[in-house]
Amino acid sequence: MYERNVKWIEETVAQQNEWRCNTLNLIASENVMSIRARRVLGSDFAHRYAEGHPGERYYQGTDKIDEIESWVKQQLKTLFSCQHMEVRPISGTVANDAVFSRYIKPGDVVMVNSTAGGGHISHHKSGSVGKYTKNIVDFPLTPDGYHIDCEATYALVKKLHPKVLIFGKSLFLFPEPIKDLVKICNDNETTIIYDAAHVLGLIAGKQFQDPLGEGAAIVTASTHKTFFGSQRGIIMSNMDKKEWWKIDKGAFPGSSSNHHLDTLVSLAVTTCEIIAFAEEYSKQTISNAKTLGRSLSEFGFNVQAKEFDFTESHQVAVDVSELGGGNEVARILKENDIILNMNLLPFEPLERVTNPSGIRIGVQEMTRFGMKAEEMERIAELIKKCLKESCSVDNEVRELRKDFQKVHYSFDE
Ligand code: DSN
Repeated sequence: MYERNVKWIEETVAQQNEWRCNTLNLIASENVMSIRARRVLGSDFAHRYAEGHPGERYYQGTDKIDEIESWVKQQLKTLFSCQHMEVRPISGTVANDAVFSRYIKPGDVVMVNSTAGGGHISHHKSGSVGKYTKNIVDFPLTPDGYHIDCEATYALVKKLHPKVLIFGKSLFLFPEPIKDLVKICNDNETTIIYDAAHVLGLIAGKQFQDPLGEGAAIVTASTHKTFFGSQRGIIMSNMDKKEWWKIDKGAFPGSSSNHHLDTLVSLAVTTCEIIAFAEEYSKQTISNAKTLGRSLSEFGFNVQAKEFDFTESHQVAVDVSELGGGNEVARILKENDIILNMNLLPFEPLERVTNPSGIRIGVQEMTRFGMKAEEMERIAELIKKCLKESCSVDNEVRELRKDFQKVHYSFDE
């Protein structure tokens, strides 16, 4: 009986693989790995434990992972120009928790991007930050909704003396104003933490702000969005060694025991690809996002932040309230094999989270499959046909994807 279940599981996985090869995936938090990064998954390392640091483990048999872990840490330190690099968190949220657990105490005031302003769930009261304090204050936004209002934030920092500012978000169109706020933060002994989950690959490619260089004390990130690797998290900093020790302990044993060695090995492969190709990939990704934003706008969609050329990242946001709202639009697109997510837009009440006004579109995965401006215009046209002309476009999606199956920006043959 259970062998039948195993067959069913295998078939379901095969169906997922086959289906996803023929869709346009525009989920902004995802990406695909190269064949060579995937090939090292499921190796013997998938069975093993390696608590502690290379050379100082609590288990025997870790020589090989010690070599790879030490190597990847050094490569990432050089890539991001930092003294400290933590590669053991098994996701971006675990990386955040490792840091927040050491920096935020009951009663501390923490400033974050609101959920409607794009903030990540781990920054909020129901996520990691909320485990440590209830005093969570949202950054005030400029009227366009996609930028932090620096003057108003400056005044709040002076008044509230927050312990921590958390920059970075999930709906992340433009860089954060670290440079404008670093002085007031230093004067108030406020620590700047920057969550680079969405934009890590763009930072690696030097096409987005450099948060550490601009004054963030700590950067956390996941490694599978614009940094197109396995699903893990990292933490980096240039703080002094004694302070960093707190984060080290936050990562292990604070938020993990073993750290899933085969995905780290895979991340080492991706790190080579990022070092070689991130600049080219990031330029193309941002250019593709702008092209998609412009094309959708020309087709009459209410693409957000038009006055700022729509985006400086891999994402665009569209207000689709006049087309039935984000939930309905995302469902219709999914039926046509165009996959994206509904999203709250700035200033919307939280109660609308299950039927918000917006959709969020990310072009990083289709860029990795080699798509450029022409394909972005075609995607905009397919979205228009689907949503404005009620046409079925799944065959056209399949036709478009046919020529974009190879993972680019990699050493795959
Ligand atoms: N919730 C994810 C996103 O979609 O941005 C990140 O964890």
